[in-house]
Amino acid sequence: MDIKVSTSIMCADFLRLGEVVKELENAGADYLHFDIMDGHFVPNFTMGPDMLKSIRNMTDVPFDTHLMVYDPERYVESFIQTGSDLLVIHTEACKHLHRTVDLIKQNGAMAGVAINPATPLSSLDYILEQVFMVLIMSVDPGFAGQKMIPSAIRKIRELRNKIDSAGLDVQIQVDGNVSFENAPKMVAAGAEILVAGSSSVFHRDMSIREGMEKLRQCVRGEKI
Ligand code: S6P
Ligand code: MG
Repeated sequence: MDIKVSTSIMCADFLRLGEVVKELENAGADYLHFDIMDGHFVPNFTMGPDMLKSIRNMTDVPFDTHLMVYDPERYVESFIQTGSDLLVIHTEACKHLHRTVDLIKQNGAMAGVAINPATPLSSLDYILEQVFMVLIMSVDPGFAGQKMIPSAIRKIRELRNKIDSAGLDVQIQVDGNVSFENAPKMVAAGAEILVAGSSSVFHRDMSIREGMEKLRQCVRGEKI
């Protein structure tokens, strides 16, 4: 299976952001993952559309924008205009999910929906066929550097079965503590897009290129 890696920009050294983006591009990142926070849906803040716009001017790597904000319909247009190819909204933060997914698609981006670790898969039952991707959060969102909630693996497997038995073409992304150890289990359960943060590509003990190579080796099951 072709596993994609979406690299988490919030884990980058912001003092040298431009260089880091080039390193990610050279290391073969499939997406740049932007974590957008409102200090309300999640207890943190990160970046906004202007930062995406600056980075959009220097790379063609697709943007995967993860909106951790209440009422995300307010920001759909601005995050697509500033470069998002894939826009992901949380079921828990959005009152009218179908309308907001339609708005994303009408504005020319691919739509994804995210669910928190405690949110059941049944919350996706009536939206699954409308989206490009489901994001399974394997930590409660808001911060990098957390430990995976173990039930995430079972959840990925159950979602994989749901998608396959319905004959749908929906990607599964997983976000949170996608480490060298956890990633193979996530992939074996059915994840296809891995969000790589401080547990792998931004690992403090290695370069971005080394972290990316090690992550890809681990998911291929190679001895390291
Ligand atoms: C967190 C956010 C994530 C993190 C990523 C960090 O709320 O959605 O995308 O940036 O999980 O990765 P790690 O390996 O530090 O958990
Ligand atoms: Mg994220």
